Amino acid sequence: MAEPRISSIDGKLAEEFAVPSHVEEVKEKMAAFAAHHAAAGRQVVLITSGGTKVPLESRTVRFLDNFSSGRRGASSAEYFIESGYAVIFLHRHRSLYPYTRMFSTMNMLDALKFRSGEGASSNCEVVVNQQVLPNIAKVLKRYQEVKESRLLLPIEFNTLSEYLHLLKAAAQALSTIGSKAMFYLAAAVSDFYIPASEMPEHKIQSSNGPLQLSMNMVPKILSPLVKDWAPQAFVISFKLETDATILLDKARRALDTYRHQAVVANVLDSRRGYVVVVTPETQDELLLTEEDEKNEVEIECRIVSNLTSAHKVFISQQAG
Ligand code: 9Z3
Repeated sequence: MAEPRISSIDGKLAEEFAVPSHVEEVKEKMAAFAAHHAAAGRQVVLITSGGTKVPLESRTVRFLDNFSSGRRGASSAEYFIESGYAVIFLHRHRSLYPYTRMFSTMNMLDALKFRSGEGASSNCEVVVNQQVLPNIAKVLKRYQEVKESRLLLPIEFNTLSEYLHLLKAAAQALSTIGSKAMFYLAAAVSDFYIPASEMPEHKIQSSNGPLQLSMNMVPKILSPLVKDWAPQAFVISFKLETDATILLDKARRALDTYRHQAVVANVLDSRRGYVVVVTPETQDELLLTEEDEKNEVEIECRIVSNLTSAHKVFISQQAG
């Protein structure tokens, strides 16, 4: 068998981004998860979700963050599971999580009450107030079913370094199942970082005056992912802009550069109701109408439906 190619990005990753101590253990877990579900006839999707954190000091007090609530990734995970996929959910610690996302804005104590007739004694029974959480039973049921059938493997990251190394490990772990693997890269990833060798150890002192930062460019991880780490997989990246006039051009440019299968293009302010799925041959606008919004339809349902259909075609083309 041919040796896997070593790209210059591999070297940079090893030298300038601290390797998380548990990366090999996580890689084995992901490989076993993928092999198990592929053998059972399921496709496996790796979803990245949430924003990366870039430390400014090695004993970190300050850091730069990328905006992402994690809602896109968390809700997409649920729709992929409903479509028959097993999901590896590589997400920022404490960003939104599948199923529990529905209750993220709630104060837990507002949703609980004492069983009627009982007061606050040490052995009293506490129950959920179903008026506050009318759909809790339905969500809990689905959450428990998914947990029992082990369809969701959660992996956490905090920093950009953890994200990059864990994504590489995931790509290598999923390469064993070829075209059955999908990458759905919805995380908001920093373009800039301070290399370990240039990072001050201690807290930057304001007594030294205004802070000027010089940051390096983060290596374009999509390139080795598509070419070297998981060359048979179906790969989707996301493109986020705040200026709608440059969005599609940037999405097309990403497709031309990395030669992956699709880009989901979105603008920050309208991301909940409008995205464009761009492929080399097509451009599908997905839009929620007022009627959809009234019925609480989520755009991730449309995105996942579009991409799972395209993945099916991709798998059959690879097989033929
Ligand atoms: C996205 O564009 C996601 O759709 C959002 C979802 C982060 C906007 P939320 O988590 O938001 O539901 O609040 N993700 C990709 C963002 C990104 O950093 N893309 C880079 C770029 O556009 C390429 S990896 O250059």
